[in-house]
Amino acid sequence: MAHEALAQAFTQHFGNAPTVKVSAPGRVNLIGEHTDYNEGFVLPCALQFKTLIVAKPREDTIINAFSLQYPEAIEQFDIAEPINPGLYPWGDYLRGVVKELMDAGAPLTGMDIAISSDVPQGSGLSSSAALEVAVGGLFNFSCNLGLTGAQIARTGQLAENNFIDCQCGIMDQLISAEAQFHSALLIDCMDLSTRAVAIPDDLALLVINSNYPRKLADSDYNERRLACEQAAKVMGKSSLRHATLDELNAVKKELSDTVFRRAKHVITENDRVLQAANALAQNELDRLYAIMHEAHLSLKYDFEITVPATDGLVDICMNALAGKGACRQTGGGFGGAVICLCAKHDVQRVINAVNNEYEPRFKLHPDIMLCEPHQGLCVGLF
Ligand code: GAF
Repeated sequence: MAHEALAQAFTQHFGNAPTVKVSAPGRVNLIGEHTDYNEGFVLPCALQFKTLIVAKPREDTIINAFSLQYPEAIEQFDIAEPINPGLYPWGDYLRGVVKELMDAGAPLTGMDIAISSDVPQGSGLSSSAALEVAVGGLFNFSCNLGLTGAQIARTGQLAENNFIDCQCGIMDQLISAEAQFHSALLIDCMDLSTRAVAIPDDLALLVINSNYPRKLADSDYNERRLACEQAAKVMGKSSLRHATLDELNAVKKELSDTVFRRAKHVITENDRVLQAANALAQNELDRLYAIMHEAHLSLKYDFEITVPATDGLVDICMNALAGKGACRQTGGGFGGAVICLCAKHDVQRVINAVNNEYEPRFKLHPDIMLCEPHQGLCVGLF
């Protein structure tokens, strides 16, 4: 859907035309999983799937919003009143971002808002971060808040942490806010500095959603975060970013085997991200593929966030590629999607293998998406 079609729906609903248009993308992470909340490194890129908003500021303090994906669920709340969770899960991302901005003292006005998104939901491609960043970008632009992309991202992350109760890091929001065309972004989650790393034209990004039902994913996620914090504390570090493998080995006896392996994943993953970014920048794809494979094994055996369905997808893709590509669990895990990198001319081989083998083995239908690295948040007037 384009902004123009969404504008028509807006006009039909509110009786006048929108003045502002916003888009914010979903993302896939090439490498660097569960490192962001440990102040580590990540290498995501934004996708062609986006959340679109069209809106018009109001002169009062009322927010009215509807989403084309949930036509029966009309959101309405007053920013002059305390903002609490509402009736609709999607609306809570809007409420959460608005509340964070209000709590930070931002001079917001009321707003009429129409939303549409083609970011697949529940597949680990960050549809919620795209919505948060789109909402943050909308108010930043319309109310002249002067926020940077990183500040908009932080607002979205705080909304997740404080309003939605998912203790996520900042990767998804930051890539949605700051991504650049044709590139992945190496992000240092300690100081939020970024470096664009161009993705070669002939490298395909295949994202395959396992459609495995993600039960308890948020509580498992929060538990992983606590284990990392515990390991850092035992080493006397403010975060695992500041720890080395030698330092971790030195306290091994004071940690449970599980906590030890969680920390080992994070410490080694940080190193892999930096190596992978260099390999990508130098077009050394075989090296990149090898690092990605190691990263998957670390998630499978040490961080334990993969499931048989995503491990199965990785095996199917790796076998189809016979060393000429890589595939790994991407995102928070416990289901979700895998990312497969290979030459564009090998894509069909992978698609055929997944179509033939995955569903009979796991009784789940895979969604296969050929993705393109896109740019981040865009906001402007009609
Ligand atoms: C989810 C979270 F939202 C991110 O912050 C990140 O931790 C990711 O899981 C794992 O790398 O997408």
